[in-house]
Amino acid sequence: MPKLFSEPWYRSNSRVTPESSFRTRREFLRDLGVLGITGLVAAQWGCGHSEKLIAVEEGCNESDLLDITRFDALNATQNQTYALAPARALTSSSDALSHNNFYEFSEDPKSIWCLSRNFQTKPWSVNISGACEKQGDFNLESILTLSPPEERVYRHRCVEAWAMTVPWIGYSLRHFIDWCAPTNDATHVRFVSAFDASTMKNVNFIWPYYEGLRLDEARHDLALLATGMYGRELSPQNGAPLRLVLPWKYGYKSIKSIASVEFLKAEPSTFWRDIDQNEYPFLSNVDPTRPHTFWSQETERLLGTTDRVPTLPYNGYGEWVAYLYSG
Ligand SMILES: Nc1nc2c(c(=O)[nH]1)N[C@H]1C(S)=C(S)[C@@H](COP(=O)(O)O)O[C@H]1N2
Ligand SMILES: [Mo]
Repeated sequence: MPKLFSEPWYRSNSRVTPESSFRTRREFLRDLGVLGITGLVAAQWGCGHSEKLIAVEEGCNESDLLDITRFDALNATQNQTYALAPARALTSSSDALSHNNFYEFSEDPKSIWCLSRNFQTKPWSVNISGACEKQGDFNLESILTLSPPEERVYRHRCVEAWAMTVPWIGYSLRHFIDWCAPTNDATHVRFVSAFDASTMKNVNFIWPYYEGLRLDEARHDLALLATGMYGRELSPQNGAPLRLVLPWKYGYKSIKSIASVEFLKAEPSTFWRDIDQNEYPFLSNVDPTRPHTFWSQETERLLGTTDRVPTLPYNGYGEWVAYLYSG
């Protein structure tokens, strides 16, 4: 049985813990005027039980919804090229399924698993446009056949200072990029998430979510186009059916539920940068020496534990990616 509601840090009002930081991120957004937090939501945050209330109100059963085996199994070959030492224990699937950021559904990381349960991810197509040869809508199946699926264990570092270690399934984004055949003058690629108003009910932001990469970053072998995790298809809350996983960057760069891809000749804007360009710059590589305005980035908490470990430059992936930023 997953320990969903028992973590004492979640109820803590202390400003020292990373989870108070996560709460502070939302206070920060509210101060910016982004979040019109209502009395009701504020009260829920205050009591720290909002996730439980939502699950009960919505009739969500955690033992059903957080069971990874309810998702279809995927076959994948292990690729251990990017294994980091010392190894970290894998985050349990129930922790990865029950603590999420997916703001379209909610600002509360502990309610996404419930609120996203009816998000339809089949059938799915991706629109490709801009400075590339491929143009138009392509169904998910045609994209999945571009390269055989691999399993890669990556560390994920959220800007809110929680972290997880997850066996993702997917293939290098560059196979998809090459298939799209960007023109010689294309320099960047932009991704936009799906927006489904019937399930994504957080009205505090203007959707859809959008992100971007330089083409050389997108073509780096480490950048994964993921369709699964823990040997299964992705869950809705983790970004089904298709998402990016960019382990050397803060988590918000790893856009979920990709609906369109556009090739560009200039740097695009990104969702969080449009909210605060100093706090969430375009590159957003993990950097323990650069604190957030409201918290240090020197350490991170491993999801499902109370352990804090040092945060590494590029989240530990510097030996592979640092050269991209040497110029
Ligand atoms: N569309 C969309 N993608 C998103 C987000 C989001 O709110 N919307 N949150 C990002 C953030 S902040 C993080 S940390 C990761 C979380 O991924 P996970 O829920 O699978 O752990 O998704 C990223 N991708
Ligand atoms: Mo994040």
